[in-house]
Amino acid sequence: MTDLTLPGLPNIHCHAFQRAMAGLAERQTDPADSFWTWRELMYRFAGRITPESQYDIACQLYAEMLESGYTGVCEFHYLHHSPDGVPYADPSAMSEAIIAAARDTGIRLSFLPVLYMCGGFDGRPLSERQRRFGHAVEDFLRLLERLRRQESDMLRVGIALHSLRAVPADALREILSAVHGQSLPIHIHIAEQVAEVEECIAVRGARPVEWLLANADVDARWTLVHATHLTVAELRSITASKAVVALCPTTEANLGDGVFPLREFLDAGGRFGIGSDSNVSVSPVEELRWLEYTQRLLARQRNIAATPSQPSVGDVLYTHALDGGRQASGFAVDAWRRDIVHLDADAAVLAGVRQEDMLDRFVFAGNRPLVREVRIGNRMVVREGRHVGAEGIAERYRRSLRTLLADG
Ligand code: NGQ
Ligand code: ZN
Repeated sequence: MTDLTLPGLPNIHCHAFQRAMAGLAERQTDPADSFWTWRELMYRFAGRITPESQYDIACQLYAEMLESGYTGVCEFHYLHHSPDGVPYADPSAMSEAIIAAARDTGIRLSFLPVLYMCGGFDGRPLSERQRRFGHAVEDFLRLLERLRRQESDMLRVGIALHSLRAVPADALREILSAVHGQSLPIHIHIAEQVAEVEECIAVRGARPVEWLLANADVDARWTLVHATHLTVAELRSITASKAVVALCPTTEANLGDGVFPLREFLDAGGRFGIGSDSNVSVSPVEELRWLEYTQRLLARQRNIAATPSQPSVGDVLYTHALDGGRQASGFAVDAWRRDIVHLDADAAVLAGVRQEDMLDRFVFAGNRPLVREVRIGNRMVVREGRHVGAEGIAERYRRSLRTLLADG
């Protein structure tokens, strides 16, 4: 009998609030629409999120993640203050909304408050719409302290540096020395867009990954998000550092970022995990499939992630996403062993499945949801394919969305 259980997969990059704008940025606003015009729309949307809507959106999203087989999420959280940039009476109100949503849905949370200080490589001040993201280093460390007191077997707290665009060099050093020697996850967006690489070269005299590796002790605590645009030397130095790369294939496609050099990276011994990032898709199957398919389209070949000794593409992708994802999450491997996903033995696409092709059929055989049951420790969070609290969560989400969209 084929065993149809899978270890729960970590989703290592997520901005929960963006789920509520999925499908709302697909109309042309300019013939030269790009990542940067999308970002303006996203900022406008971000400006309307309250602690209450943040909670409702995150509950719906996390319930959907569990239904699709993700059992943990790294939330890269930067909507800290009220829309005009003034901290809420409780300065961690927005963070607490995410933490509560994870607790109430039962997903494992690696919470990453984001340090966001300036509007570009030249150190320009935050724009009006970016003000709610900002912190001085000292205030950020205070928030971090407060959040870390809540850590538990289902909550890990780390830090995120938004990007080299948003964190000046001296602040980066200050933060890293404040967490020196502590074992906590450190995530950063890097080298996602070509314009970002070019600006980094112009202002700092080096490419983003090159600059980071020369100016920070990047090690296994680190997750480099996207890292799309790499030279061979940068690719090798990432693998030597033991850092994980967070690949977010559906978002990277949606935003027109570029294609990550997967084969070269795997050949060099690289570690990766997957992230749903902007949440245009909430499905590990779709992320893994896009990851492989973009490679095939570029190379005009098949089965790119596989090797003669590891011929199953699904197996290679899933195993990497699991190992890299666990590392990036900051949870001990033993904690993850409690997360079990049961696939639907009655699903037609799994008929006659053999153990050695189970992951290929999971990833490459269509779009019907195959997850039947999910357990995290003793808690059953998905039963018969549905999150146990799905109805009430969806009702609150619909109400929140109506208000949000009406305000627009
Ligand atoms: C974010 N998302 O922080 O949500 C970013 C856009 C930026 C992606 N990079 C903002 N995919 O990078 O400045
Ligand atoms: Zn991101």
